[in-house]
Formats: sequence, structure tokens, C-alpha cells
Amino acid sequence: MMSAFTFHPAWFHKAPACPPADLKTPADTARWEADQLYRACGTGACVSERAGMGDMFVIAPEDGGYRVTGGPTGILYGVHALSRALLTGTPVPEGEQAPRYPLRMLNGWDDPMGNVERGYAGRSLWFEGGGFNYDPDRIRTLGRMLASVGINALCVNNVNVSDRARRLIAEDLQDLKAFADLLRPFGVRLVTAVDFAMPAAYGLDTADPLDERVQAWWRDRAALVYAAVPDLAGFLVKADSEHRPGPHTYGRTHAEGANALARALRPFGGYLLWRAFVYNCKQDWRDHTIDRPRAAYDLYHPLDGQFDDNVIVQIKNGPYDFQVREPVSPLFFGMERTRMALEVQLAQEYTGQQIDIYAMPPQWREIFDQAGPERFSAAAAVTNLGRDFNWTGHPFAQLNLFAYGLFAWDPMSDPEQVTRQWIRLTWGFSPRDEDALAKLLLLSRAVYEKYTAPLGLCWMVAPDRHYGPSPYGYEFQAWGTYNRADRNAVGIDRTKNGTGYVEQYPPALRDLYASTETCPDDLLLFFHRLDYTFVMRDGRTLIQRIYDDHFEGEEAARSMADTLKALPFPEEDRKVILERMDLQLKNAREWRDVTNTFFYRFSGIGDEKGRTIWP
Ligand code: GCW
Repeated sequence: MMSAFTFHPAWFHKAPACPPADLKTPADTARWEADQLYRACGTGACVSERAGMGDMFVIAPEDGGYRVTGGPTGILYGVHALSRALLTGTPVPEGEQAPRYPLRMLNGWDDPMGNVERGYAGRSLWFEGGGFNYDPDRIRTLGRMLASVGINALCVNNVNVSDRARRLIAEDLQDLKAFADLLRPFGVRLVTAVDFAMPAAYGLDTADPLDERVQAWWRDRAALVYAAVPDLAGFLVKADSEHRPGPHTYGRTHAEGANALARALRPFGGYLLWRAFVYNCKQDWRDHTIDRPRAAYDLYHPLDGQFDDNVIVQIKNGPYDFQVREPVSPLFFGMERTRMALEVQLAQEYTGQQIDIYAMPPQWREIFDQAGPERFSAAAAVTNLGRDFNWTGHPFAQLNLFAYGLFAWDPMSDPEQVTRQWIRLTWGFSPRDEDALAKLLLLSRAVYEKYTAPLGLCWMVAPDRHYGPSPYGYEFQAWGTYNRADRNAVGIDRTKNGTGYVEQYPPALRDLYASTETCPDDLLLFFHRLDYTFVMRDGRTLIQRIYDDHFEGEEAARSMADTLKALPFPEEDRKVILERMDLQLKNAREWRDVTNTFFYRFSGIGDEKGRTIWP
């Protein structure tokens, strides 16, 4: 098989072919991609546009090649689906193909100054020095990457909207327009994160959503923005969260706040994406009556049915914050009359920071299996992109971006198949090497989980930076992030005898989690406070399980390093991969020893197997 990274759109990081500047529409791009495909493997693809099909497409054999029929963007996705199949030797999709979600979005946490919040791949690809500042060829190539996996919306700025970023829909609107024009031929529409209090900084003395002057302000602003960017997908808002302003400042509900903005966007067909990441970040750790995971459901469930239909409430996958292991958010089951987006995080904030290997597809499949994909109207992912030569810092982090697009198109995708496709498109290894790498990637999350925080405990991580162990680092902070370990027990009782969090789930999940008999092991300490001597279903004590996981996790990381050394990566990749693997080994060892010692010091119980736990 031919080495794919010499020409395939994205899933190589050497010299991706940059699409020419004269492509105007997704249909132009589809024809150009068909030409690329022909050059690459000699298979012809003709495209026919059909009105009304939107993102949908059909691929049919024709004259020794293929015909791709679809809507204006559908033909572009169709040509990419065809090339993915041909280049990886997987079956060409048959029948009409349609994405599960109309909005398949990336959220950049990029600031106009050029930094990326929780960015691990260098500085922003499109901002620097206070505003847009980019290499147009690189952005076109980015457009090509995104289109190749069906991603069709990009929020350009951080949900923590800086004063400077407010200018994107004011003084800097023409720059936003130019950026939108650049990505339009790839079917990528822009979103901007807006500051809820912006009217109060631009002419008014309030941002009260029920004040008519404020409503008129948003209407006028939307009209200006849509005159420049007619296909803007919408606004994204983080309100009343982590010190951001919001409707609560004015005594209004989140439905009142969201609807005021949504009504301004409605005439232009825009969505208002409203984040549900709202909790008390000024908690007193002494106060056991507040339980952070409850927060989103407690706030939003009573508002179900009050949101306008162009509001999409965007909910993080778990009730905390992108930890390695959390149950799915109970809010997914508590908003039957509200449109929802699932938000995941490709940026590996708590999951290894693009140093430690962490492939996400197995985790997403778990989330979709538990929540049911039909609940959502859209998918959103915090990007892992930056100016690094390989886009994502670690070459393996590209898998998460690639796979996210495919899961947003089809949430029931098979993690293994997606992972293998990516490996083939990127390196085109022999079947034996592909097996080894696929196995390593598919297990990488389990390995990371073992050497970090045990059994769903979360937050035993270095404060602020969020890399490396600190078992009590978040224990006396205001963020609602406690494990309450003492000499007998660890964890928080979230059953009805405790904080009652588990009662937010529908009966089947509630009953599953509420009993230590049925609660999955990997979530035991999320839902229960247990003695170290608690006997688990497999007969081990809790403390022994903690020790075993940490020793096994570190050992597995070492064996990953051996596997990687034996694989034939091109030199440039090999260097980055092995350097980062070394850092991962140090991290794994540190987590193992710090965590084991922490629990040993509290419990006074040694390891049954006599391995070293530092006193
Ligand atoms: O976990 C927190 C991150 C913040 C982030 C916030 C959010 C953008 O540490 O950096 O801010 O989540 O999702 O809003």
C-alpha cells in the first residue's frame, strides 16, 4: 500500500497539499479533492450536486470509478469518505450517508493575543499580537483537514472572552469576515464566543437580558455581524461560570439570558450555544452540603422547556470537568425539551497534556453508549490544535482530532476501525506494526487511568497546571474538588444518604450506581465513600486495588515505550514520540509513587505483594 502521508489531506504532518486560493465553494473544493484522489490512486470520482441534500451524499460505482451525488457540502464529504475508504482499503460506504448532527463543531480556546488556554501544541494558529494573524496557506490546509472528517464549524475564540476578543464582533469584524471567507470553501462556518456583559461595555450601563435596550443592542450587533459573515453558525456563551458575567448578575434565569441573545440571532438562522458548565467556584471546603457534580442539573433541569429552539445547551461529557473517568452528565437525561450539544475536550488538559498518550475514541464510544446519541443536536470539542509543525504537539494527538470528526458524524463509529484508519492514512505500516500501534493506542486511556487518580476519584492533580500528581492539591480549595481521604476511608457518598447526586439519574443508572454491589469498579469512589479495607467484587481490598493499579499502570507505560521503540516511524516523528514517551514514564512513576505513598501514609496498610511503597 502506498504511503498515505505524501498526499492525503490531513493525516500526515509533513507537507500536506495546500488547496489553491481560487476555490470559492465547497463544490469547487470537492472537484479539486476528486482530482487529488485521481492523482493519488488513479480512481476517478465525478461529483453531482443535488439541491436539498445538504451534508448528505451517495457514492455509486460508475465507469470503473465512482459518482458522488450530494448537497453542496455533501459532495465534499462524499469525496473525502471515498478517498478514506480507498486509501485505507476499507469498504466504500453504500447508500445515503448523513451525519447524525448538523453542527459538528470545534471550539478554540484561542485568545487574540495568541495564547491558547489549555493549549498544548504551541500558540494559536490564527491569532497573534491582538487579533487575526495567520498564514493563509496553513489555514486553507486546516480547512481541508476539518472537511476531510466532516467538521463544519469552528469557534475562533476562548469562552473566557477577553476584552480584546470582544472586538471580534465590533472593531475587528472585517478580520472575522476575512477569516470566514478563507474557511468557507471547506464548508467550515465560524462561531464566536461572546461576552454576556458586552452591551455594558459598548454603550449601555447594563446587560440585563430583559432590558429592551439590551435586547435591541444584541439585535443591532447580530445584524452587523451577519452583514459581514452571513453564514456565521452562531454565538457561544459561558455565563455565570468561573467569574464570567451572566444573567444571575441581573437576577435573571439562564433561559431568559440565553433567549435574549437567541432572538437576536434567529432572523439570520444562527444558533445560540449556551454552556452548562456552571457551578459554585467559591465553595468553602468545610461545607459538605454543596456537591459540585450536582450543579448543572440543579440549575438547568428546572428550566427545561423554557429555552427557544435555536438555543443549544452545551454540556460537558461528565458532571465535573473532563476528568479521566466520570459518569456521564445526568443533565443529558434531564432536558427532554431542550436542544443539547455534547462537549468533549481534545486538548488533553487532565489527560496527559499531549505528552502522555491518551487516545479518546474508546471513551467517546462509552459516553454515546451510555447517554444515547439521539439525545444530542450537536457535537462540540475543545481543540488540541496549535502552531506546532505537526498541528497537535504529539503526532498521536492527531488521532483525537481525526476521530472526533468521524464520531460527530457517526457516534456509533467503531473505535478500533477509526484508529486503524488513522494509522493507515498517517503512516501506512505493515499489518503487524499497525496491530501493535492500534493496540497501544486503544489501551492508552486505561493505562493513564491506572497510574493517575484511582476509581473515579478525580482531581488528584497539580493545581492550576493540571499535569502531575497532587493528591491533596485540590482538597482545601474553593473549586468543589475534594476526595476527603482520611486514615480509614476515601471518597464522597453521593447516594441518597449522602449528597443525593445519584438521584439525578433515571432509575436504571441511579440503581446501578447507588449500590456498591453493582456500581462499576472504575466509578466506585465517585459515588461512594469506602474504607480502605472494603472488599471489592474480585475479592481484593480497595487499598490493594489502588496499589495494584498504580504498579500495573506504570509497568504498562514502560511496555508502551518498548513497543514504540520497535515501530518504524519516520525520524522526525520518532524523535517527538520517544522524547514525549520519556516524559510520560517519569510522570507515570511520579503518579505511582506519590499516590501509593499518600494512601499508605493514611491507611498504614502495606502492599500484599511487597512492592516498594516509599514511606
Ligand atoms: O476546567 C476548566 C479549565 C479552564 C476552562 C474551563 C471551561 C476555558 O481549567 O481553563 O476555561 O474549564 O471549560 O470553561
